[in-house]
Amino acid sequence: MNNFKWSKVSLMVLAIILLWLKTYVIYKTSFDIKIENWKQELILFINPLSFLMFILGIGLFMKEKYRNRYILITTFLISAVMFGNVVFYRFFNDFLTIPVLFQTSNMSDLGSSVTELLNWTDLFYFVDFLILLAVVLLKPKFVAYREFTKVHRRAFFLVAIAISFFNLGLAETERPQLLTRTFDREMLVKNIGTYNYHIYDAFLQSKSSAQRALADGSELVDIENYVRANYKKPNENLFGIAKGKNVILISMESTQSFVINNTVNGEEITPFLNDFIKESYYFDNFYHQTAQGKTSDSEFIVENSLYGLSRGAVFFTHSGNEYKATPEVLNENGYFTASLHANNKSFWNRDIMYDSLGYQRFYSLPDYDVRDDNSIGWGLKDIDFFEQSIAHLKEMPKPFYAKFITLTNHFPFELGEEDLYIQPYNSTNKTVNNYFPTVRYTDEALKLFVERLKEEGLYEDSVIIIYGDHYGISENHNKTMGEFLGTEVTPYVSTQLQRVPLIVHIPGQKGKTISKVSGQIDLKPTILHLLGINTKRNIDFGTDLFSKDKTDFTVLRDGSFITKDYVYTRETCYDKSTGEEIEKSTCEPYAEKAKNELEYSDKVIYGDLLRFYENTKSKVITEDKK
Ligand code: GP9
Ligand code: MN
Repeated sequence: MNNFKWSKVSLMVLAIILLWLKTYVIYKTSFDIKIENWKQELILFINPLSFLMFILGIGLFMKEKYRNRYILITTFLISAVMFGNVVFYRFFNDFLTIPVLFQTSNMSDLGSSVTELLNWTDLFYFVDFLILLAVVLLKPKFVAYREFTKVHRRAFFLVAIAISFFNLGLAETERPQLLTRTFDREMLVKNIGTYNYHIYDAFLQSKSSAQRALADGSELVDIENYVRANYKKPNENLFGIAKGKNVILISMESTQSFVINNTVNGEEITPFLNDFIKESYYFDNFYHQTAQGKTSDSEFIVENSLYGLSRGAVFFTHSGNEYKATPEVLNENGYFTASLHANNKSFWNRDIMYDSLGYQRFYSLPDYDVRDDNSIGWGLKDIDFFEQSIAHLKEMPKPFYAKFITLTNHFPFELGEEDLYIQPYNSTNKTVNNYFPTVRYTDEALKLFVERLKEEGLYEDSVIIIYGDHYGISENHNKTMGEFLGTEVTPYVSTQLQRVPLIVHIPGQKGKTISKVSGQIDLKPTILHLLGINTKRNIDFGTDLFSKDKTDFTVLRDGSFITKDYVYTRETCYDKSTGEEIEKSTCEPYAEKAKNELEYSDKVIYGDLLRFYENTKSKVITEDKK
């Protein structure tokens, strides 16, 4: 066109360039995306471009007035999505997925954490929108307004297509099978960009809805065979040892194993637990296996012996599925089952999911007296939570299975002066510093709770199981963690940091430390066997931790796995005795099993396959140990 003025920039081009550059700046400043070579840097740089061209290019088909509006609205929406990602990343060290986006009930409950996470400088994330708005309102001379012809449009989209192929081609050489293996969101974002990643995520989401509709019972055959082949018979000395006893299951918020038997400023971080493990079974190679669903994932894994999903929280995405969780099994065996947690009942969709898990009662926020003076951070302080829970425990029919979920040791690890049993760690990292006093506080709360259980005569009749739900200190804090631990936090060390405490206290049993490599997935069969309940016909992916045949092996949700001698993470094999990288082939024999575990478990969830499983009635307590 003759009236095309190349010296002037169109609003659309301006929008594309601004969004593109902003996205790249955000990649570099707000996310911790590891770049290993110039090709990856190039991919990262160009990856927002094709998406932006396609989406804003739609405006080429509109009249000027509508086009400007479209550009403004689109820029705002894209900026909002990006900003959402940034805030989410600050908290979870991960990128958003569609299922978590719909967890608005969670987001609104973040409360103190959100203010901690937001800053006035965050306005930067909308700077392009503000510039475009000013341009539309002030109409400066350097911006051209015009209609576009068919030729312009064709050329524009051809360029966009070329760029996206170039991007995908480069990504494919860097990362073969990128889209078929999606355990690692960072890898995806790095290669195809946040925006395309969201589209891909939407595709996955609709795929999983379709998967349920299309699934049928025959898919269970392979899975059942796999689970049967991995079944390990229980330890004869312990099977049924706690038959008829109450079970008190305590999920410790954000507690990792490195705090056990450790000190900060010369003071014990967990004095009570350090003593308690001496009279309990203590598992020091026990890993959390959670992903985006955090606490809810740990609950899911522990009670179903299934893995959580790699994206979203099963508590949200598949709360309507058929399960055969520990509470349901115990109901059938004459137990009263309850979960106790002083938070909104809808957080993590618990109120809905607990029904599917078989809980008879959920003691949530309205069951507690929560005031300003007994709350901190996310809500009721742990000491008050346990103290008030005693009344609930007393009213429960016996035997009971009661799950307690603590809260005080939650990011941002806030604590009042009066609850500071130890001083914070001394570094420039506030999160890491404050982590120790809140862990110490929860330790104190546990001590008081056990004392109260003794006073109420509940202690001798109860098996007490305490475990950490997931990490508290994310990889964002590797540098400070390295200072604290006195060793650089390599991917190997980081994987070892995913260990969380597991303590199993059985009345009448002596203390013992068990170093078998294990994970949250193993708890369900362990608990059921202690109570004398057969699990041979269950679809459980874990193994009884006390079984003599239990192998040293556990898989993390990102595909990492740990054996007796090796740690495999980020496609690298490490020797546990040295922490050094070794030949990848050494880890290879276990890789298949790790992959199968996760894939089979995912299949069960996506296809809602347990609805086809006949074993809905587990046998009432049986002595059959085979
Ligand atoms: C919320 C609590 C914390 O009720 O369990 O959840 P998290 O953020 O750790 O998943
Ligand atoms: Mn948690």
